[in-house]
Order: sequence, then C-alpha cells, then structure tokens
Amino acid sequence: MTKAPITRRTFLKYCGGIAATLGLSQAMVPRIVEALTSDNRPPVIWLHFAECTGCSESFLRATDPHVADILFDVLNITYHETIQVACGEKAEQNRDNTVAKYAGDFICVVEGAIPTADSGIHGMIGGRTMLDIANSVIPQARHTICFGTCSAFGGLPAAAPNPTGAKGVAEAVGVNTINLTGCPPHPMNLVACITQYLLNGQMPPLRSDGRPYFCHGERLHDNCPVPHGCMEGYNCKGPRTYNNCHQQPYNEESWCIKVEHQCIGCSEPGFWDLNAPFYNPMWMSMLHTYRREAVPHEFQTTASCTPCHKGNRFDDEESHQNDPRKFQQAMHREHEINLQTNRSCANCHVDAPGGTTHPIDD
Ligand code: FSX
Ligand code: F3S
Repeated sequence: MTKAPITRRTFLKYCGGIAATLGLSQAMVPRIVEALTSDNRPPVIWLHFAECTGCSESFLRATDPHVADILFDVLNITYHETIQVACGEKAEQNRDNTVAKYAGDFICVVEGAIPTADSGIHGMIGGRTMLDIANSVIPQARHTICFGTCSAFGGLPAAAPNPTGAKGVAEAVGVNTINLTGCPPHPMNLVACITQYLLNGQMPPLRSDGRPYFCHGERLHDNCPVPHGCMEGYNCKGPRTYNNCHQQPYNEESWCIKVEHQCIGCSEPGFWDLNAPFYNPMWMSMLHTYRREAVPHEFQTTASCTPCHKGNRFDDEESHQNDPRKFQQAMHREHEINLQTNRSCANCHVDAPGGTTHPIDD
C-alpha cells in the first residue's frame, strides 16, 4: 500500500471532522490529536464473517487522509483479514496470538453476520465455523464494535428466508455490541467512536439497539439537504432511517440523497425485508419526470382522483387542500400498490408528460 505521508494540515482537518461528527467543539481538536497519536491506543482486531466486504471497501476508499494512515497510525489496527499480508495458517496463528496477547484490552471490529444454522457450518474460515471463531475471539475483547448492518442486525445475509440462520453478533454470541450501521457504514463513525473511547475511556452513549446517539440519534429526514424537493412520496425511507449520512459524503464525494437517489434505509434493523423493493420502474420514472425538470409539484394541481374513484367521493378541490405537496406525498404512499403495478402517472395526473401510454384498465 503506497501513500504520501500524512501532512499536519490534513490530520488537523481530519480531527476537526471527528469533533464535528461527535458533536464536540473545535476547541477539542488538540485533545483529539493527542488521543489519536498517543502510545496507549488499544489494538484493534478486525474480523470478517458473512458479508460483501463493502464495509471494508468503504474504509479502503478513504483518501483524506489516506486509508493506510487511518488503519495503522490512527486506529492501531493490528489484525485485518482482508488487507493483511499473512495468509493461510500463518494468518490464523496471528489472530490467535494477537487475541492472547491483548485479551481484555483489544477492541474487536466485526464485519458481517454470523451463520448459526446447523452448528454454523454455512460459514467457514480455515476449517472453523465463523460461529466458533466469533465465540473464541469476541468475548475476550474489551469492546466489540459491529461495523455495518450485517454484523449489527443480520443485514442482507439474514434476509428471508435466511437459510444459513445468519444473525447479528450480539444475538449469535450473546454479548453487548456497539452498532455502527449502514450498508456500508461510514468510516468516520468508526474513527469517531474509537476517538470518543480514547478521550475519556468510555464508548459513546448508546440507544437501546446498541447504536450511538452521535451518529444514529436522528432521522435522516430531519437533516436532509435534498437538492430539489423531498422524495418521501417516491419511496424514500429517510423518515424511518436513523443515520448521519448527511454529515460527510462517502469517499469525500457523494451519497444517496445528494445524487437524488431515495434513501433505502440500509442502517435499519431488517431493512432488506422491510424496505424492499428498492427499485420500481414507476417510482424511478416519476422521480425523473417530475423532479429533474424542476417542476416537481406542478402537476399536482391537475391531479384528479375521479378516474379511479369513479363514485367521485374525492373531489379535486378536497385533493388540493392546505398543503398540496404533503397531499401528493401521502397519495403516492397510499397508492403504492397501484404504482407497483406499473400504472402510469397519468392515472391521476391527467396531463402528465407522455402520460397516456398506460391507460386505466378498470
Ligand atoms: Fe453487510 Fe459489510 Fe452491507 Fe456489505 O462487511 S453492511 S452487506 S456493505 O460488507 O457487512
Ligand atoms: Fe430527504 Fe425527503 Fe428522503 S427529506 S431523506 S428526501 S424523505
């Protein structure tokens, strides 16, 4: 892994970002610098179980500072199965030696869910089940941080019908975990969490589901900087999603809402089963038709309920009362089933562009 050395300026900026993530004053930056450069940083052992490795990928894309600086200089990561040089038996030995040497002191970071069905045989590493490895390593850690929705709540591997019996770490091993969720999670939240621990010897305050308040305390919907109007009526899960994606873009570049992609709620328990389908041609076409042309709500004034509600129970005047935008969102949500059948926007929006291609058929 080649890299330019981290500059003081970059490091200070990074520490400023950590302070902001934790909701601390910028006056704390010198203390954060001290904490992250002290010799007392606990070693971090990073385990992988059933997952796509997107959580590590999210980390490995960090460029400012470079990932190598975060891994080895800032976080003191001593064992990481994806990027370490050792492999095979040597790697297994390294892991066991590291655990023995730092028992009770190390922080264990876990990616991925743990298959538990049939004694765990659906997930094997080096001839051992992931369940066995987890049971031998995790209880020895001072703290265990689940990095990603899979290790926290089961995530994708635990989606129905879940033939491998995949579970989050807390449930599979029976320990308390600190859960940093997202699929993938944001690397800054991991660094911030460990920094908090270095600052005062305690992990940040947690919600009852093990997620720290500093990054999972507020709904995305309440802080959303969506550029062209809310996507709630287009299947955006922001109102049910507790995450801080808005604070810092992934890869220092972007994130879902910034590119006007609906939030799929990837940080929430059971998101795969509860929030799917994530993509629906009708939602996408509505989103692009109405929002890209920056006339997101123009057509609501021409929407009519009567084509479907033939008894004319809902007259149009009632439809557009008070807050037409809220009404539009509520209607789209309520009519989700219609949208899933790929009917046209023109069902209701009688003069929607290109809108008569799928006429009402009942
Ligand atoms: Fe899960 Fe992470 Fe999603 Fe993937 O390790 S949270 S599937 S981004 O990789 O575990
Ligand atoms: Fe943002 Fe609206 Fe979604 S506020 S998070 S676009 S529901």
